[in-house]
Amino acid sequence: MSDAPTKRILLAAPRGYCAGVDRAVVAVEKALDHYGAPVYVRKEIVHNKYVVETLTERGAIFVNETDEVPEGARVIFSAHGVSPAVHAQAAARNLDTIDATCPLVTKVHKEAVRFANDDYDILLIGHEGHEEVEGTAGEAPEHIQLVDGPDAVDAVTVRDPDKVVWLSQTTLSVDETMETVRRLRERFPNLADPPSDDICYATQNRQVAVKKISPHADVVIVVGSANSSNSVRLVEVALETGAGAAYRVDRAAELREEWFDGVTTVGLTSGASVPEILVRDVIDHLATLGFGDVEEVRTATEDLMFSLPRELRADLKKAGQPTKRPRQLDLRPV
Ligand code: 0K2
Ligand code: SF4
Repeated sequence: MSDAPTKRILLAAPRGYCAGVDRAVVAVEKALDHYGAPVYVRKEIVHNKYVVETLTERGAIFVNETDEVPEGARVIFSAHGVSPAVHAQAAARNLDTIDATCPLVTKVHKEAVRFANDDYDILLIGHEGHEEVEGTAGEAPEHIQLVDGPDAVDAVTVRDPDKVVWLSQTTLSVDETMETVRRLRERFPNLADPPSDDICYATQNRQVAVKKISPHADVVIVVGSANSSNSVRLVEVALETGAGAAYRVDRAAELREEWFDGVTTVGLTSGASVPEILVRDVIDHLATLGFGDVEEVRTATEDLMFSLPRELRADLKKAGQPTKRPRQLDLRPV
């Protein structure tokens, strides 16, 4: 009998699709079914290559800005949200819009508007150039300044240090954000907190789950695309919490055999924009390398589900089409 240790996979749960991504992707699918192709989508509906490629094959046309959409056509706004200026541009072109902004991003937009109306300086913690941050900042550009991590804190200047609040992008590292807030508060002791967590439940849950497996994993694989903030954060969190190594892949074909030399335990997770089929492919690929034993490590159960965007629901209802869909999130027996 061999004494070789069992090669195993620790599979993080929750992982993969969150409620906002599920809603946005289903919105594009239902729009294609209901209105027929093409359906225009401003920016990637979610930051996942496979999702974008699959929807493109079905007739979605992804554009960067609304001026690329023919006058009067239908356009879907991505899960990451848009600024009021984008709504105005779409209205000026007479576009039929379906807003697939995640309700938890909209919540942050509303917080920004409220604090701007109360004349606060708003310090928005987030990554420069990310679509979500552009959308949120666009709600009150005169009041909002971006703080891109702890090292950006020293450069912040405000009008009144006693009237400052921080808000954040929904998909950041919780620990790094808390460090940014700590440093901000050193400078502005009366800094106000957001009324509730801006980093959303899904981002938090996926980080907690990867933290649980990382100390036991020689290598952690995160499935997710390079432009997916929450997926990239999972790689960082894995490395910070004890993983021997951590890599992000879009798909199984990107796994390199040398990553698994001498490895006994592989940790596996996926970002909030990643379909489970891509994780399954990685599991199948790892099985060919001897990692046949899969143990799911669950740190939370998720049952949140959002209804489809209002405009789409109304059209489906008028046509007598179902507006509800079967619950399928986070119900994935291994
Ligand atoms: O993590 P990101 O914000 O870059 O976006 P995705 O990878 O598309 O994940 C879904 C989050 C969308 C909005 O919060
Ligand atoms: Fe919404 Fe969070 Fe998912 Fe973003 S990651 S779409 S905020 S649930």
